[in-house]
Amino acid sequence: MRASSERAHSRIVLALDLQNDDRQTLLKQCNAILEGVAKYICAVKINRQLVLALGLPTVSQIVTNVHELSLPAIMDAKLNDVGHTNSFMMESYVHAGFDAVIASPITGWEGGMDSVFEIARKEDKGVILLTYMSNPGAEQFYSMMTGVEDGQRPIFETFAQMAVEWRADGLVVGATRPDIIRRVRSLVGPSMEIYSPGVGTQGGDGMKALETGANYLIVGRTIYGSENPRDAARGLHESLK
Ligand code: 3DU
Repeated sequence: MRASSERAHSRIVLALDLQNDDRQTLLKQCNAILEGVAKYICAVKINRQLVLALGLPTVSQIVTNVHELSLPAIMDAKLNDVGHTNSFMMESYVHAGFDAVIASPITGWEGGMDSVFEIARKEDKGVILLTYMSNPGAEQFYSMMTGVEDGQRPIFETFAQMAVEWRADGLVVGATRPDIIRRVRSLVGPSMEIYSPGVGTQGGDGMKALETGANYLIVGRTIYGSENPRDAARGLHESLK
């Protein structure tokens, strides 16, 4: 990610969340957007809804195209199941060519996240952990106070600490919550990569997210939903300079 970001002079991760009932059209649209915005982004994130619409083998072709554009591909699987099914899903995404997978630490380590990290380490892939989501209701659980040895703290702080202990390759913290980004950055230190979704359409301010400690901005509708995605990506890229 660092190499790609430096090469592209960009911190934008494109969320390729397109929808179309016609699979061929959807595939064409995905590839057209990718080619149009490639030089303004540093990675592509694909969501499960695209896998449902196109099937993993077709998504794997998109991943190949992403790689041909010299960009890494992240699977936003939000993995959060027990070990054997996590393993199966992780193996499938690795086999499809993804470079990293997003998972939810809520399962805990043993019989949950351990299998995800084990496969990632074996295959030289990344694991990015959800730490605080961007939607308004995220507060309900991510800020829930939980007991620790020396008192109480919000659960997202435990997620951040676990990410360091488990040697995760990055964290997801919503761009709609710059104060939480700042807090997470102070907990995880300078070398952990923070990915921030929720920029633009969800109301998050990309510049503020970067200033408070995010490394990368995950951006979907603000780019692909605009009349001219290339101009939208270029505009965002310029504004972040
Ligand atoms: O709001 P956008 O269209 O820019 O899309 C944001 C993307 O980031 C989308 O793929 C969504 O699944 C993902 N995401 C969040 O929006 C918020 C999170 O906390 C985690 C992931």
